[in-house]
Amino acid sequence: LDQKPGLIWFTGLSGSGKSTLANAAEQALHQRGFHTYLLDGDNVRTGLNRDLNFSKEDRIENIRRIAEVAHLMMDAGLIVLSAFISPFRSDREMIRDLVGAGRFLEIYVDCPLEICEKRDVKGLYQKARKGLIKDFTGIDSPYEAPESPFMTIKTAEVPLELSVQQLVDALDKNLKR
Ligand code: GGZ
Repeated sequence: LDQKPGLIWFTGLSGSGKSTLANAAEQALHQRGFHTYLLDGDNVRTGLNRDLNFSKEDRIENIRRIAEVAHLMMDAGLIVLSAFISPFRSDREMIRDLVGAGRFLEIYVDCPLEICEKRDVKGLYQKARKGLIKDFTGIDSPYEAPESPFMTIKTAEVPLELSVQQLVDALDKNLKR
């Protein structure tokens, strides 16, 4: 399959469903014959970026390095998916400028804070509320939602399978030569 490189950038709160969506989208793209790679906290924050924490400066550096790595992978012809909170609009604009506006496919994983907090899969929101973790996104650190994303996915309202199907259908045209 003759593919065009692209960067599918999922952004949203902790617990909004970025990783789940990115993993499902990667599987679906793979089934259609695309060559992909998924960058997420599990393979980046534990390795390349293990020297970084969650201060504003470190989040900016986290995203900058991820964007550069994604750019290299695009040079190799890959479709890259990434799942990071990436809370700052200016950083996401930097990525768009780096890889090219037409190659940057920003996906807003939109889920109300109340619901992310209720899910609290890792118990981090509870810790943040108790003050045991500081600079937690949505609690005492900001999240700036995208203004004109390629797509918005409301994970509290739409079933995963349906969202993935809609996303991959919309991506298909952008990713084929
Ligand atoms: C936000 C934090 C924090 C703080 C640890 N704020 O739900 P998770 O656990 O698995 O995903 C969150 C992840 C966020 O890392 P990112 O690299 O995506 O963040 S950023 O793009 O802002 O650099 C959460 C966990 O790390 N985590 N402390 N203070 N999330």
